[in-house]
Amino acid sequence: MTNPRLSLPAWRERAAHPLPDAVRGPAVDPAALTVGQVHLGLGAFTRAHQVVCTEDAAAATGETGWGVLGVTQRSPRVAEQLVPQDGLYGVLTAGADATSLRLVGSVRDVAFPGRDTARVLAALAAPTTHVVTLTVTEKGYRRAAGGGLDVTADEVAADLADAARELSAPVDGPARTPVGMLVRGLVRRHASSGAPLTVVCCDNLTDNGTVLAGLVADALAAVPGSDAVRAWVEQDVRFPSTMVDRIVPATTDAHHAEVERLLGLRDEGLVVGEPFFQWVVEDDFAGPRPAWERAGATLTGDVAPYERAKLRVLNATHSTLAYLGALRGHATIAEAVADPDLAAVARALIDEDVLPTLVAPDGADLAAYRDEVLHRFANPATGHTTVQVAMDGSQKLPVRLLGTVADRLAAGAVPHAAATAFAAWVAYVRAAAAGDLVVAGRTVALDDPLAPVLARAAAGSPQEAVDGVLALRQVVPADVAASPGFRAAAVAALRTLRR
Ligand code: CS2
Repeated sequence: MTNPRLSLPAWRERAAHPLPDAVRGPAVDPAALTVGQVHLGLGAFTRAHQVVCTEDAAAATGETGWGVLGVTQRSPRVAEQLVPQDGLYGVLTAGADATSLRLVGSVRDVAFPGRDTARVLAALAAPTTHVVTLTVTEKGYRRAAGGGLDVTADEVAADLADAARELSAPVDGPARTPVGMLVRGLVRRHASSGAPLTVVCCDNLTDNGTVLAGLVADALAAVPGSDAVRAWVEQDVRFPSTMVDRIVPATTDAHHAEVERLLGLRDEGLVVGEPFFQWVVEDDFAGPRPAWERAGATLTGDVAPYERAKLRVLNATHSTLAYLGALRGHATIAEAVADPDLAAVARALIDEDVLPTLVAPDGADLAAYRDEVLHRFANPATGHTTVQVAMDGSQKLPVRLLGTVADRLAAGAVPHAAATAFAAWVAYVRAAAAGDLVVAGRTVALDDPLAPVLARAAAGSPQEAVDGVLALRQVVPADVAASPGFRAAAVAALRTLRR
């Protein structure tokens, strides 16, 4: 007999009977919550991170106004997972020695832009909404080479045309991009309540709040007649920067089976995370916010040192292990970091090139931080795959790795370890594009928004491949590409990797 599906009534019925110690119900009464936070990009990451923090903050204060309207990006799949479950889902915490499950009930509404744009825009305009959070991945922001909004992309241009029409009357057609959705919501909020709003970017971008504020400004600059909206945004909308950290792998059948065993219910919305959680948020809000600091977050005046340390130590090393690991046939990050050769490359990257570019945030011990990160990678219970981390390198490496390279070059050093990491990506691109990459018995294709461009650029001899990728200005900054020392180190590393 299959187990019934998770829902509020099914959970209440289940909770009337004894539960395993490892299972906890929602920290709040979901039925009592009203929406105060809109989240764009309702993927697994936010469900295991920001939403959990919002729920714990509400539980700590007793506030009931911080339910979340979650907006999916492209597909209605998450709505299909959560709507039949009354928004309830489980977060399985997968530690090396113990597993636990908690249910989260703070997602009170799920919208899919292709169908529910009107509802999302109404929520973005509502004075009861105080906070908008985003996790739409690096590529979701639609940045052009140089970092500004790519207003020439068809979907961005179509959203901006709708934003221009929105200036005279509400438009409810589907938004195609997250920034487009946000800008249309801001136009509508300005025209209705004009209430202050805080927009919290939670993606792995350097200075993510400033970046998002810039993209919104770029968008409005391309919407004729929006001067009053621009002035209002400058005055009343805040864009704090944040550093987010929790490893959240894709949910597998084994995770689902574990939850059925623990809960006796089927959870189609299940997400999985490691035990570690960190969220550092710039304390710059236009109005009320959940008391996230009561739920494990750090509110601070300056996020930059945290963000830089995390992107350069954790994310850069993650990507390097993903590329080298996949090339060696390792299915998971835990397997990759258990490979002594790859662990040595990871350590060299951090010690030789990353740490010299960092300032320790609030007196933190960066060597201890490095050790903790490598220890987290070694957790076998998450099952985080190399191929998952390897995707979208063209969007990720500029943020994670190339800043380190630029800083080392500016300091007069040739960053050999970082050049090896770069070469690992080029080697991965070459192997995947050629159909030669086999991981855990499966041929892996190149998964990247620039895949065709990358495949062409990385073809030929090691020298041609390095030159080809260095010439991609939407990926590699000019100062890095112009360094003969970095180029030579990358070519030498790529040759070694071929052997
Ligand atoms: C990973 C990140 O997939 C990736 O690119 O490096 O998602 C990483 O797991 C998170 O940033 C950890 O906080």
